[in-house]
Amino acid sequence: MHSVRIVGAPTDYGANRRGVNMGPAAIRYADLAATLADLGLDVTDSGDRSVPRAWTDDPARADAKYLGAVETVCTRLADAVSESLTAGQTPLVLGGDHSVATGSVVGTARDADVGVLWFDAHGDLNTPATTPSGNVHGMALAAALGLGEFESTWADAGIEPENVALVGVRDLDSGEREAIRDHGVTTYSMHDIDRRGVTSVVDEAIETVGGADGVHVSFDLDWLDPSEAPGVGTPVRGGATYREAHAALERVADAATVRSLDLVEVNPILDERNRTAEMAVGLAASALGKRIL
Ligand code: NNH
Ligand code: MN
Ligand code: MN
Ligand code: MN
Repeated sequence: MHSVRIVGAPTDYGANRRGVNMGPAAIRYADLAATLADLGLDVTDSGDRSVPRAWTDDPARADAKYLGAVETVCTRLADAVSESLTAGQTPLVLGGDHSVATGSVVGTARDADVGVLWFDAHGDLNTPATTPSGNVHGMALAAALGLGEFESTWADAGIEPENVALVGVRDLDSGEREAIRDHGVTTYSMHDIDRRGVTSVVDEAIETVGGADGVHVSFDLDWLDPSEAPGVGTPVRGGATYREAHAALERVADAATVRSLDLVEVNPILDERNRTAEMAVGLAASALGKRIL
């Protein structure tokens, strides 16, 4: 039987908004474990990684707020993800803001050849030198790739730009456009999805990123249109519909091997009756093989 291990990463240090640290609780409340068990998966919940307390500390740096706390969480999460894989359980990481994905990618790429599919309204390719906000969640992919000053922390992750595809972006900062050009990160915008359809885009993304040991799927709930997923800190209109998001993840489940999965940026304070967390649960089911027939 296929096994899944839920790993909570309840942090909001990477975002400028409180509340996203309650994402794991909201997603669990939306019946994640039972939903996946109904698919015939063997589900273990390993609880939450511990997160340092820095509530009252001033951010040490305006260009990378709470970077130390983010790195601590990512280091712990990388070990948890890697242990889960060693135990034969697919890690299902619950954020927390998207900064946790650096830890997931580092953990899943340890001694393995993996591709990364990044579903997001945003590029998450800023560095402290380019960020408009200082929020580290907008740097998570750049960190996993060891770009800019992250060369000294995460450059050994084992992920190269050619192993990565951004899918469905619609809000890039100028430094991110430069990073995409300079490093050759395959990027599909919502424009491509409009023109070609989501399944064709996802098929091509899977082929592009490769990954003999499977793909890591990093799913930011703000990829969805805010009318369907309002409980996120940085909504951007013009996002994926419910049907497009399910179609995308069903393609991933069919055409790739899902080695690990993140569900991030669910903020229950901003949500409407937990519907964004419920959306996350449904999407996890699609990514992990749920079929109508
Ligand atoms: N690009 C912006 C920044 O760097 C917003 C990032 N916010 C996200 N990313 N939610 O997924 O601050
Ligand atoms: Mn993101
Ligand atoms: Mn985003
Ligand atoms: Mn590797």
